Amino acid sequence: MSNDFKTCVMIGLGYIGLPTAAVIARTGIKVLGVDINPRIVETINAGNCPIEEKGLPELVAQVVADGRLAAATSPAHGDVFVIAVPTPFEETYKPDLSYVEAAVRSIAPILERGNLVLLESTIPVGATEQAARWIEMLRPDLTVSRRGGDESRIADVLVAHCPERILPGQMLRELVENDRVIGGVCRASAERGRAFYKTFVGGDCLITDSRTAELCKLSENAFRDVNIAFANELSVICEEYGISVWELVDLANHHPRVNILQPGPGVGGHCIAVDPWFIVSAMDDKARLIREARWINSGRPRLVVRKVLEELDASDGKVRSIACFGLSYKPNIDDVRESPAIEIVEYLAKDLPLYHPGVSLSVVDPFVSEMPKHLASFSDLKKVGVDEGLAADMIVMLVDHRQFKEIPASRVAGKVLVDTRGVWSR
Ligand code: SAJ
Repeated sequence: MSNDFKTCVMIGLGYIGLPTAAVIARTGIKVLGVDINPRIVETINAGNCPIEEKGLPELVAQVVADGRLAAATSPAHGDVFVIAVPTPFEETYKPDLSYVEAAVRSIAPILERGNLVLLESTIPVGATEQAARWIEMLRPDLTVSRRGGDESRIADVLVAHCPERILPGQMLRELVENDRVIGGVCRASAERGRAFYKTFVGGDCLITDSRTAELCKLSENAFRDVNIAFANELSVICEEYGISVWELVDLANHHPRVNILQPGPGVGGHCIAVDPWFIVSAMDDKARLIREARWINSGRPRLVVRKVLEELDASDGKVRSIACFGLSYKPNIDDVRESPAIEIVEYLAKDLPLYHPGVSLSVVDPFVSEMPKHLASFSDLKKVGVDEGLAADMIVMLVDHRQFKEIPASRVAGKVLVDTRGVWSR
């Protein structure tokens, strides 16, 4: 396939930007990765990788050594600009587009006729059009794609949204294999975007308009959040009935068309826990199920803490030490963003000295090398190895890392267990 994209500028070298930049560079396109953090830029230019992701360190080293990926703190000219910066949500649960706007402002002065601008950040509906208007305002000398505009005239700068859907731990494979949805502010933007993604995507490159692509991404993650909430609600119901939720889910999923997800201590990560709010904050009373699911999932950590304290009270003073197994937001990765496990440990680290003085608390997580900053202020909180953790009187299983799933039930016999992942209670 002809590839008339010779150079690409990736704005944002985080969990999405860096793997995507490296995979694009592997095709032979010259990539300039841009990040505001000079330490990240320095690390990458030295051929090192600031992110834990299977296969990524080797790929970054290779494309940097080949001169196909370089990093800088400010952008340069390119054929295509990809924006992969964070879109956090503020306390009011409204999406914060300030990083996206700053990225657009950083490239606007160097945009040229024929450029393509792609937003990969997860954004609320309408944000891609907003980005096109920002460019138009900053560069009145250029025509920029416009929704409902004259499709017979190709704008100087084309703008589209292509949300990512790669799974941490499987990123390099999914960047190539996953189907992609490319939503253009105009049709020419979608088609040009598809031509770009086809340079490295083996999956289907499906085109649509930008609003549909924006809501498609948010719907994918809201769908998962609602289904996790369903599993978590079943967990509460099973507790009332004295039924094993793990056995219930396993049996129900033998139905050919039922796939109930796994209950847990809450929903972490910077996606599933965040993206549904982009719909709720815009649609409020029209998104009641999505909002209720968010409340159920974000309430899980407090339920787990309540369970731990109930078990502690019931132990009649026999439990003098508690070990929490797991800090990351999901198994077998080191990412702690929005981790419910950390929220639970934080609650316990605050509550125990007040209501159960003398009961020690420790954490175990082989994937998380440093004590997360949220927990660093608790001087009595210790990070220990598996064996030392298993010596505690109470074991709170929060993240089912592969190493934890290999711990035989015999090693926790006689202990008080709060097993939120069904490692020993299936
Ligand atoms: N979780 C449960 N029970 C489950 C599944 C997940 O409690 O049955 C919890 C996990 O422990 C974790 C959270 O939900 O705390 C999210 O984990 P996840 O594996 O569901 O998703 P992410 O955030 O790692 O990745 C998701 C994926 N989206 C979907 O599965 C629809 C991924 O494809 C996206 O690219 C990513 O969000 C993203 O960046 O949007």
